[in-house]
Amino acid sequence: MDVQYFVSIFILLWRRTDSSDAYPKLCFPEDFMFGVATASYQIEGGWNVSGKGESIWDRYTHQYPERVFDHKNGDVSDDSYHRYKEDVKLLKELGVNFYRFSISWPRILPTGFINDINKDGIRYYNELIDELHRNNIEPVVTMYHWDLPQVLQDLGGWTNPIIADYFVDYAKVLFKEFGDKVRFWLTFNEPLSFCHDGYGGNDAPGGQASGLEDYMCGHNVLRAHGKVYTLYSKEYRNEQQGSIGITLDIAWMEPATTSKEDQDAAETARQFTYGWFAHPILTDEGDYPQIMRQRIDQNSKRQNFARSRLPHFTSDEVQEIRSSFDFLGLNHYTTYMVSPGDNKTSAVPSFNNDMGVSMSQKAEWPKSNSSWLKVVPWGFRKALNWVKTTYNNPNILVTENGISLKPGLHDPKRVNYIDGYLRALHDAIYKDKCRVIGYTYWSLLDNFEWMRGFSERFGLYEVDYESAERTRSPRLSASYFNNVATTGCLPTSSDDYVEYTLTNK
Ligand code: GBH
Repeated sequence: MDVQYFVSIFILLWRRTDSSDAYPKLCFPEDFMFGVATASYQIEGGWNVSGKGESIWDRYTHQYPERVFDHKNGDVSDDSYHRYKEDVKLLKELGVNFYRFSISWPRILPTGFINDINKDGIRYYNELIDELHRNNIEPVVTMYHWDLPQVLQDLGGWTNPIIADYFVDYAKVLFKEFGDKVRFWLTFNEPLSFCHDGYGGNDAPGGQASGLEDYMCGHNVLRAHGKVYTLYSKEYRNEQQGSIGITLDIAWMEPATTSKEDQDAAETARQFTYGWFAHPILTDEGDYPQIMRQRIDQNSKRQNFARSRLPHFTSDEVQEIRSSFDFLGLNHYTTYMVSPGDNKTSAVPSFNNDMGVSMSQKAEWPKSNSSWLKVVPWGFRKALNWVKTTYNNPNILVTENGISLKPGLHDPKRVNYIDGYLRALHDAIYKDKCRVIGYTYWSLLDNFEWMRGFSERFGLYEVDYESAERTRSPRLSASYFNNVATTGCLPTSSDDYVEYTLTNK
């Protein structure tokens, strides 16, 4: 018996006799759903088997291995393409209500187009979905989590307006093949990330034209999203009875001080990072947020562009995009402090210059193993409240929330992270009346963390990348999450929660 064990038993007994309960029993609504998420390129492997086409992440990681932190790629990763049955066993063991995964476009359509539908790809996702249903786990399906067919990128990818039609063709195949078995669809995961980091940053496909290509990408993503929503409503909704959303990356933007300048800067940051996509879909105004329109139009003029770098929607597009959601997918990990930037128009355009703010994180916020991710549970509650008041209290599915830590099965810091964020979520639901229908932990498994390779681990299950079997082992956090998912409640002070938190000191 070690000291840690004694300490936790002592604390457990001490808390039991303590009348002031620091952690009251908190339960979520009866029909609230708990789940976990993954994404195709991050876990599947099997990058060139059974007829799969090349994706932009295959091309990018092969062509520029040195750009990825550990020079690795998703060729094999967790090998979930071959081990999905094992994954479903873990989901069953976790006791979750749903599994959010994504479909690889080039696994379904190797050429990007519907001239070649890959039977094995269809078979794979049918088997996965059937295996989930056999185990009473609801599939929540993301159509696009960043792995675009390379063929389409060769035509300009998301910067080419025609891609919206090809995305509709792809979506039609998904509705036809899987729609009778899927109740929750997400068109896109985090357009901010794949448009800004992909076309104006360091992610695949490696575009370096921020302030131009990222806005073109965003525009076409919104057009594509509106078209797919319309398609579903016209041709599939009646029969299939599912609902469609889009997942946005919603970090909380807190003013650095209470000054008017900082409050305005924080609001500008919210509008540029999530209003960019939320405003056209969730408001009636039919354009990007006013502050984006104003700042980008003005900077474009000063930079001698003939027209604004931020495109305009046609009136048909406005119609199609407006209200094109049944629920909002919300990814939330962390918080930033915001103050105004220097507010000078730069000669070279960029998203950051257009936004014109400066963001930082506080030194005292607990760290994760990712430079951008600090632990700030209260930011989650504020983010949910901002969405509630700005967009008339939409239905929200939290589609990602999680923390990276160093490898190891004893991960009390992850338990604390989840517990803290779930308490904030509970307040948002019960005290603030935010409409949240479910919570998703990112991720079921350690996986290929894009430009950070396998160096950042978010899994409830650890994956051993040295073993041919890619052995999965449950972390402490898996048993914590199992407890929450099966009881629908957070542990109280007289439960294991105290042990989880306090042995961590
Ligand atoms: C999620 O994005 C993704 O949806 C998911 O695929 C991923 O596995 C998960 O995060 C964990 O990383 O390196 O300083 O340039 C969360 C939003 C946006 C956070 C891009 C990291 C890069 C910051 N991400 N950001 S930096």
